Amino acid sequence: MRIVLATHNAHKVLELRRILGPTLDGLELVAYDGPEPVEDGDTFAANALIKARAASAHSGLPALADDSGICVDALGGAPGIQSARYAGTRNDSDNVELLLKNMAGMDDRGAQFACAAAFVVPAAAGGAGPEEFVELALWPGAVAAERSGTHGFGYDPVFRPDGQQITSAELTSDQKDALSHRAQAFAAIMPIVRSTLLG
Ligand code: ITT
Repeated sequence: MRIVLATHNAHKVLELRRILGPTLDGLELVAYDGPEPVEDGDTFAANALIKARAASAHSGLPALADDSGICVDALGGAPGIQSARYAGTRNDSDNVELLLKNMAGMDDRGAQFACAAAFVVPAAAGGAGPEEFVELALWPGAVAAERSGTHGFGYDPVFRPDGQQITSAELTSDQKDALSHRAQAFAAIMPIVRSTLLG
C-alpha cells in the first residue's frame, strides 16, 4: 500500500526514509509533488494536518506529514512554527544567523525541537472519513553560542541536546535518529499507520 510523504524538504525526506525504513514492511512511501498548502495553523499539529490533508486530497492516497521547528524559551517559543521562514528567506543559514544574533548575550539558552507527525486517510468511497491522527514530540536542549558540526540541517549546528556536549550537527545520523523529535513523533504514529492501513 502506498503512502504519500507530504513534504518538500529534502532533508526531512532523507531523515524520514531512514527513520521509517524498518517500520515500512508492506508500505511504500511516495514523494509528494503537488502544490504546497498555506500553513496558517497556530500549532505544529495544525500545520502538520494541513500538509497531510492537502497531499491526501491531491493524491487520493493516505498521507504522512511533518511540521517541526525550534522553540526558544527566552524568545517566548520563537521561532516555533515560523522556524523555516524565521529570517524571511527560507534559508537555513540565514535563520541560524538571526537566531544567534537575537540570542547574543543571553544566559538562558534553553530550547526544544518540536515535531508533529500527522497521518490522514482519505474518505473511502461511500464510507466514513477522512481519518486524521497527529502525534507531537519534543527534544529538549539548548542553543549554543556558535555553530558547530556539519551533519543534519536547519538549526542542528546550534542545537545542543540535553545530555550531550556536542550539537545535533555533530551527532551521527544514527545518534540523531535515536533521540530526535522527528524520530519520536514518527515512532508514535507508525503503529497507528500500520494498524489503520494493514489491520
Ligand atoms: P515542509 O513544510 O515541506 O515539510 P519545511 O522546511 O517548510 O518543509 P516546516 O515548516 O516544518 O517544514 O519547518 C521546519 C523547519 O524547522 C526546518 O526548515 C528547520 O529550519 C527546522 N527544523 C525542523 N526539524 C529540524 C531538525 O531535525 N534539525 C534542524 N532543524 C530543524
